[in-house]
Amino acid sequence: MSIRNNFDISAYLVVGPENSTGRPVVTIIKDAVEAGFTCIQIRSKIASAYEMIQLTHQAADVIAQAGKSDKVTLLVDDRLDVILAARKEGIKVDGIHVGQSDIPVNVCREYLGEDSIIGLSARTNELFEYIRTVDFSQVDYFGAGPLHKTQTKPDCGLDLDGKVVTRSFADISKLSKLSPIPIVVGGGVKLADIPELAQTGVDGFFVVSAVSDANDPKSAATELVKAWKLYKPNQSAK
Ligand code: TZP
Ligand code: MG
Repeated sequence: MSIRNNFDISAYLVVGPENSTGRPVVTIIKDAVEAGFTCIQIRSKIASAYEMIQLTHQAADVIAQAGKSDKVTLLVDDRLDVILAARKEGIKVDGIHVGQSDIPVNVCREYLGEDSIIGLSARTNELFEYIRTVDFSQVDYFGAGPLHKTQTKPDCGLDLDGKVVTRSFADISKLSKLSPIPIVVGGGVKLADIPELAQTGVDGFFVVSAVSDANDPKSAATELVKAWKLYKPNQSAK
């Protein structure tokens, strides 16, 4: 079965050297994977291509060591070059996450092939219009947010007039009903948000700091996974 019909974005960690508070990124990834996170995205705006390939390699190894290569999706933010180079080295990377100003989805698809995951973030101010009009045939899931203003990505949700627009749970529920593809929501998501977020109908939550800034990332990740499962039992893929 193609990974595109069988991937799980319910508990999704975004992480890179900017967010590891001095700890090795791979340690945080290992903690999250062991805690039951289902998707890992490597994201860095400062790491070199070489470092990104190394990180991707380490992440794939940690996932394999946990016996979860078929269950945990490994993605890289933006860096199509890194994914292609990593794959050339035999590293299992499942796909890419891009925004609207990054490499276009059809180009990603052409290079990565049919059996890869492509996730797309949309501009907050155009979210509803966008979701109605975009051609989703090449996109596998949709990243939405922010739920709250976040220091991790201060420009997330920034409107044309310089204000950060956050999404209400009501908005997210609407979005979930409108979307033909799975949705993962993030931006300031903390444990206390999980019950309401799970009940909006979206397919998952994504976090950076709720796990990577925690004193004990493994227990923070475990709590998040536990809460999601409690409030959204029997989740099935769209
Ligand atoms: N994309 C949209 S918001 C965000 C990313 C990568 C950062 C979310 O970080 P945090 O720490 O979970 O608020
Ligand atoms: Mg991007």
